[in-house]
Amino acid sequence: MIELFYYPSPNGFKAAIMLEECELPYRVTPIDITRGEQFDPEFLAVSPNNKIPAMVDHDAPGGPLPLFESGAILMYLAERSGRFLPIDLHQRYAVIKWLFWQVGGLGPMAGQAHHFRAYAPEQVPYGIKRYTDEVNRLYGVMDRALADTGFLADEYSIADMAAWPWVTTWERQGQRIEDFPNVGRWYDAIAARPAVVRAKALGTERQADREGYRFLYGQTAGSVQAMSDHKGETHE
Ligand SMILES: N[C@@H](CCC(=O)N[C@@H](CS)C(=O)NCC(=O)O)C(=O)O
Repeated sequence: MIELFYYPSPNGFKAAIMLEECELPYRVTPIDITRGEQFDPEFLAVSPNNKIPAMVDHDAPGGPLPLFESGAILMYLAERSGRFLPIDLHQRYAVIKWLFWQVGGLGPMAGQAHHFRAYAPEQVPYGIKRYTDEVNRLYGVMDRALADTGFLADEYSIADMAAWPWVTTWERQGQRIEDFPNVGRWYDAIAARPAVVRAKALGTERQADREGYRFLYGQTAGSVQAMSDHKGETHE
């Protein structure tokens, strides 16, 4: 059985969507990142970066396989199920390049836009403009790519599953979906997929409250170690 370590946030949705789409059996272990559960030593053993999503395939060939990083999880599930990542070299790399574009670009930049627009304790106009503009540029890249095809790499794939959850929050990123009609059409088509509806039902995104901020922002190597030590002690 596949165990998904999950919190209902854009990166969590990526893995949930793929698990629902590829129909491999799985169970969810909730990790409340707004309450510091990501610092639990047992979770860190699977996800040393203290972030969700993470996963263990307890039935992987050769023994249980732990994974962190949403891109690696999507690629693994595609390989395991033989779905949503084509075998043909050209088609496969059409998917992989858009997957990397999402995990290295759209996700982090949109995350920073959320942070500076909604969560930063002080208004930083330069930070707001820098990340809002960059996300706007990235939406333009997607819109051009989607002009001639229904999906980022022709057929619906793990690249779309990675990008879609980060477009659900376009308003919070300061974007107008009407300015990107191809993205809007693509967004609606994916939103209507039954597997996506089921994945979204796994939980709605929680807005971190002030207590949650304490766990999510201002982390350093030392603070993560201290939290992990504290969690380890309170378990014993
Ligand atoms: N590069 C990672 C990013 C994952 C990520 O940022 N996860 C957030 C939730 S969306 C998280 O777990 N944050 C908890 C923390 O930073 O302590 C991936 O793609 O999996």
